[in-house]
Amino acid sequence: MTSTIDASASAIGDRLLWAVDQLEIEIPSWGFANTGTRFRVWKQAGTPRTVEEKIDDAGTVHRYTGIAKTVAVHIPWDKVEDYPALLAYMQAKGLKMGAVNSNTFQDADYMLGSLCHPSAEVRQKALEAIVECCTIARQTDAPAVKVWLGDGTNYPGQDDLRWRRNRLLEGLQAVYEHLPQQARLYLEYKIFEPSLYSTDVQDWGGAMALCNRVGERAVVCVDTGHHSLGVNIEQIVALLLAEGKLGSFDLNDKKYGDDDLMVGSIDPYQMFRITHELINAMRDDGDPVAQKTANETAYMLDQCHNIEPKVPAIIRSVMTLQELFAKALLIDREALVAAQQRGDVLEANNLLWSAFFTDVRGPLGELRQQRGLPADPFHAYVESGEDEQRSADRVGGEAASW
Ligand code: RM4
Ligand code: MN
Repeated sequence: MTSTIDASASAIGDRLLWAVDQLEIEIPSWGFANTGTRFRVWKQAGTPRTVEEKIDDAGTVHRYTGIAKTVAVHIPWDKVEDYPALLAYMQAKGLKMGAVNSNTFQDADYMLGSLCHPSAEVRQKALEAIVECCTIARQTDAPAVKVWLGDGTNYPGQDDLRWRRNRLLEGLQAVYEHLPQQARLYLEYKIFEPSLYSTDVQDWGGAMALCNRVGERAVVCVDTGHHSLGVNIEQIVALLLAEGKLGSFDLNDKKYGDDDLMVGSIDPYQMFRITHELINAMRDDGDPVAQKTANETAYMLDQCHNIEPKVPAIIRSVMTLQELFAKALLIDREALVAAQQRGDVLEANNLLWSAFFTDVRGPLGELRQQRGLPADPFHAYVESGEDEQRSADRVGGEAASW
């Protein structure tokens, strides 16, 4: 028996409801700033100059898509005097505060590291910077504080790998004491860069081991671009779900390194295999830890739109992610389990395959329209004239930039 999916809106509409009514995508404030590569930062017209303008842009993405409900901030890039006022500004646009991201990689003092630095003084400075994020999280009812460190070494022998790790554990344990009750600590790993020989939090295993030592609310952030080529990311996701240690995603796509391209733009099937693991775990299939973990996982975009206009690129990324979750929702779980049980390799694979190739854009468009949203948010935005208006309004001042 070969499964095929009836792609008519009436047949699949109900199965896609979660992707329209429950899925929340987090927009990073820094996604609207000018970015580039190590060779050049490309300046675009209409780039936000203040954190409020970044929130305005996130609000635009939410207005068109209806599912971009939270905004992540990066400190000190988004430092303000009055954080409750910043939260109120978000709420007025129907947005919530997302993760408060710490930045201990740009200050000159951090050349040899932050929480892992050989000097106790620099470690203390880094700790205070992350504790400040905890304070902001408390004032804004944020769901998380996110730690990504540029820490590592460039040459063998430069520092003691084991002692760097001991310093890191001590630092994270100190951070955890300041974490507000409602918040989780997301620890993000990355295989290399800016450090080119060793990175102190280089993979999911190292991150999870640290989280296990730090506390229950310390969980792992999977940035899809932070692995070497060929790594089976969906299997990492399955493992972290089973261990109750998946916290969040930084989503993007890559061809070679940490390319920060738009999600699904290079390998949508890989992103689909990840959404499949997540949707699969959300069901009650006898693994309550994975189910709870999947239901609490946060989905943030972490992309650089170096040459493409930012707001439509982010709207498109939100839509792509929604489509890939929708396709995963189409998989016939009962048939899949049955095929797996009887060892029907081809049919089991075909169930994923046919869901992936089902065009969900029409049914999603109808569901959006029923909720007062444009059927096709991307084209609606591009044709609205808002992008031109945004460029005309934002003249002068200093554009946010990498
Ligand atoms: C890092 C990492 C972090 C992000 C910064 C800007 O590579 O992915 O999540 O905050 O870049
Ligand atoms: Mn990231």
